[in-house]
Amino acid sequence: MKIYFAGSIRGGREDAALYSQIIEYLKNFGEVLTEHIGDSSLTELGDDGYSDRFIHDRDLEWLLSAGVVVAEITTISVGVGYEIGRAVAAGKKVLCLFRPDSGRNLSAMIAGCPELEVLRYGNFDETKSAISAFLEKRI
Ligand code: 6K6
Repeated sequence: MKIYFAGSIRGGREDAALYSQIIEYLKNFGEVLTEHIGDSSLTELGDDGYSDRFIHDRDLEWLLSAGVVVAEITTISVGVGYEIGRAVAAGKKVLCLFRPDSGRNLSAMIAGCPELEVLRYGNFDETKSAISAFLEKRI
């Protein structure tokens, strides 16, 4: 199964190490198309030499080819919100991971969307059972 992991880039890279842990765990269930999101050397400048148009079109193609989408949404990111909206519109199953103890408030457009599964959690270990339950239903 192809898995699209979404996490903030230009929205801020403070959770990059956590993204990497989640991506490593997701690899137990299939091919993660977006492994670069967890790369701690990537900065929020979000510039790896490719044009924005190239990144948009490539990532959208990956998103639409994925069986499922997992998004860590604690660090607010316009790009991740956009990807979630496009995934819902395409009928994809999306699991959103949010840490309430970050002090941030989850958007009503995510919390109130009936097509999304939202897991509120405290630390990485708490995501594992929810991720495996979500993915095992779809393998
Ligand atoms: C290189 C180093 C850091 O960033 C880059 C190139 N930029 C991107 N590369 C790959 N995916 C990207 C890039 N910028 C945004 N995305 C996609 O949007 C990813 O799939 C993320 O899930 C999401 C992040 O959006 P922003 O708004 O936080 O950048």
